[in-house]
Amino acid sequence: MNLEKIMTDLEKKHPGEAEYLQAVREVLESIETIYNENPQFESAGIIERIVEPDRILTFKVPWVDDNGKVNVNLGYRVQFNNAIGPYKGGLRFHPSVNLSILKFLGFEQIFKNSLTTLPMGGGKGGSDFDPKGKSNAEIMRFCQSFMLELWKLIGPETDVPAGDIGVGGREIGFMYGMYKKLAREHTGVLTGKGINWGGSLIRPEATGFGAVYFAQEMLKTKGQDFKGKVVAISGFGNVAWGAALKVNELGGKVVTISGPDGYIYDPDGISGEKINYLLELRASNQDIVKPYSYEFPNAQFHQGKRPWEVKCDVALPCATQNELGKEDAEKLVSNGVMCVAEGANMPSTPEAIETFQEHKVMFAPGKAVNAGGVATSGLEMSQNSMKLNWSTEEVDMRLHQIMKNIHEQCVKYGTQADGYVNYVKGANVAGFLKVANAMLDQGIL
Ligand code: NDP
Ligand code: 2IT
Repeated sequence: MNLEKIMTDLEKKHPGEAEYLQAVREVLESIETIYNENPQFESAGIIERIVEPDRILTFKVPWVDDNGKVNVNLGYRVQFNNAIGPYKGGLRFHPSVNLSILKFLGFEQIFKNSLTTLPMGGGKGGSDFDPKGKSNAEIMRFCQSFMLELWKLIGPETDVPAGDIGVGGREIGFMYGMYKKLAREHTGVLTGKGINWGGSLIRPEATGFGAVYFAQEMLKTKGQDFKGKVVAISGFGNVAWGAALKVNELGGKVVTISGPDGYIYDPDGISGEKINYLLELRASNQDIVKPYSYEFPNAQFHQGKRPWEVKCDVALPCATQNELGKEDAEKLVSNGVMCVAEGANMPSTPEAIETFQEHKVMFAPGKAVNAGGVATSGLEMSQNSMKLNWSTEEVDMRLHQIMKNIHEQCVKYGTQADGYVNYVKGANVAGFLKVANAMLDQGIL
C-alpha cells in the first residue's frame, strides 16, 4: 500500500473534507502492515473501494417554524458499506453537520459495527438543523419533513438509522411515526425506539455503560478498577449521562461535565440528584452547564475552557470530534491520567493520540469504546425480528459481554512487543479484517 499516494489522491478528490481524511488516514496507518501481508486485498482493490461510500443521498428539508416562517435545511444519508449487514448508524442534527463529518462518521461506523460481532454495515446521516431553542412542535415538523424524504432510502433489512448528537428518543419517535404512516408498516427500521413500541431496554444507557465497561477492562489489565478513581467527562448528552451513571455505580467520582460554552468542575462529585437535575435542564432545551453552577455553589464554571486541565485518573471525552488536542493531552499526562477512553467519535486529534501513546498512557478510540450503543441497537433489531423483548438483565449481560469481547480483539491485534496495547491499531485491524474478507467473498461491487 502506498499510503501517501492514496491520501494525496483522496485529498484531490475530496478537497477540504478534513474530518473524513483524518479518519481514513488513521485506519490506513493501522492496517498498512496487515494489508501488505495479504496481497489478495490489494488485488481486489479493497482500500480503493472501502474508502468511498456506496452512495450519498442528499435532500432538502423544508419546515415551518412557530412564527409561520419557512426554513430550509439539508438532509443526508451516507450509505458507506454493507458487506457484513444492512447499513447501520445514527442521524446527527447539529448546525456543524456537513458531508465531511457524515463521511468520517460513516467510515468509522463500518469498523465499529464489525467489532460488535453483529451483522451490521456502516452508514450515517443527519442534517444541519439546530435543535437548540426549538419548540417541541418545531422539532416534530422538522423530523416529519426529514422522514418524508428519508423513508424511501431505508428499511429494516436495508438501512437502519438511530440517534446521535441532537437526535434522542423524542426525535426517533417523531421520525418513526412518519415512517410508519408512509410505509404502512410497523418494523424495526429505526433503533432507539420507545420501550412501548419496539425499543430495547438499556439502549438509552448503552453507549455510556458500554464505554465504562470497556474502560473497566482497560483498568483491569493494570490490576485496577473504578473504585475511588477521579473521572473527567466532557459533554452532558446521552453518552456522558450513561457513562456518569455507570462510573458512580462502580465507585468512581465524576468531577466534570461540559458544553460548548465551558465546563463545570464539581469537586464533590456529580451523582444522584445532580444527574436528575441535569436531565431536567436538558429536557427544557436550555444550556445546562452554567445553571448547574448556580444550583450547586461548590461547583465552578470555567467559561470557554475544556475539562482536560483538571487532575483526574480517567478521562472520558463524550461530546464531539476533535475536542481534545495536543495541549489538552499534555496537561492530562502531566496530571497523571492513567486511562483515556473515547465515548464520542474521534474526540482526540491525531497529535493528542500520539502524546498519550508516547507516554504509554492507556488510550482507546471511540470505535471500540462507544460500540456498545450500536451493539445494543443490533440487539434491538434482533428483538424486533423475533417480536420479543428481553429483560434489562439480559440486554445488559449481552452488552457487557460484547464490550469484553471488543477489548479482547483490541488486545489480540494491538499488543506491542513491550506489552503496551495500541488500542487504535487493535480496533482498526480487527474491524477491518472481517469487512475486507466479506468483501473478498462477495466479488467486486
Ligand atoms: P447529545 O446530543 O446527547 O450530546 C452531545 C453533547 O456534546 C452535549 O453535551 C453537547 O452540549 C456537547 N456538544 C455538542 N457539540 C459540541 C461542540 N461543538 N463543542 C462542545 N460540546 C459539544 O449526543 P450524544 O451524547 O449522543 O453524542 C455524543 C458523542 O458520542 C458524539 O460524538 C456521538 O457521535 C457519539 N456517539 C453517540 C452514540 C449514541 O448512541 N448516542 C453512540 C456512539 C457514539 P450542548 O447540548 O450543551 O450543546
Ligand atoms: O456513533 C454511533 O455509533 C451512534 N450514534 C449509534 C448508532 C446506532 O445505530 O445505534
